[in-house]
Amino acid sequence: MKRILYDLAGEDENFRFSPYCWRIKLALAHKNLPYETVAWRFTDKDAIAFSGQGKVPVLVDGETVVADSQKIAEYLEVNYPNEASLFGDPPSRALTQFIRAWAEQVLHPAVARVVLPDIFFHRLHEKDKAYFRDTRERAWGMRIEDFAPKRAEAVAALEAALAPLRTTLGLQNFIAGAAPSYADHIVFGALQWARLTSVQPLFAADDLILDWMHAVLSAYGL
Ligand SMILES: N[C@@H](CCC(=O)N[C@@H](CS)C(=O)NCC(=O)O)C(=O)O
Repeated sequence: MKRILYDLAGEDENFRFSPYCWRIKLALAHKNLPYETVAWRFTDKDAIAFSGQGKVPVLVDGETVVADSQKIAEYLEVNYPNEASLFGDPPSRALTQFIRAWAEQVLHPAVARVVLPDIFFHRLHEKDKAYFRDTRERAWGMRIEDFAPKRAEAVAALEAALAPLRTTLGLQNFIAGAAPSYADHIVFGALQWARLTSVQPLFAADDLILDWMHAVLSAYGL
């Protein structure tokens, strides 16, 4: 049975930078499920029209098509119950909702303020540029060129947003405790997006956050 993940790519087709796709790549690794990826660009809407919407990740699991990272994670949890649980017990699953809301409402916007111009000027495929500029400038109510002068301020705000993560990782190896779970995948996705797209390094080589990111990857042999 073939398992295919449509995965956001930059100009270089091996440059995979979507926070939501990273969640699912780690979730698939957690469930020990092999898969292939298809490089997808923002304007390749036709290529995923079969999923009934226009965003990635889209997972094609044999005959089943699932779009939206949360739905994919829930699908994997229900359909592959014999593999390690993604969410843990019901209280952990409930706490993971808080992590998701924090990541999407605090962390993602903080990362975007730093890396949006880097994505636009340095990472995107040429064919995506007009679409990206149009959608992002409308969403943010400002021009892409106006982000760069505020970069230092944006980096400081991102650092402040990361303070609770640093505190947590000073107390335990992973957000979920002794081993990574979907809560770690969510936050890893956001910071992998940040780390890969930022033209200037965001973390020092000995940063606790980088150690944790490496530990998440190595927990899955990645
Ligand atoms: N709620 C969706 C969000 C997915 C999403 O926003 N994906 C971005 C890539 S990171 C995308 O495909 N954007 C397409 C677009 O902006 O047109 C999920 O959790 O999967």
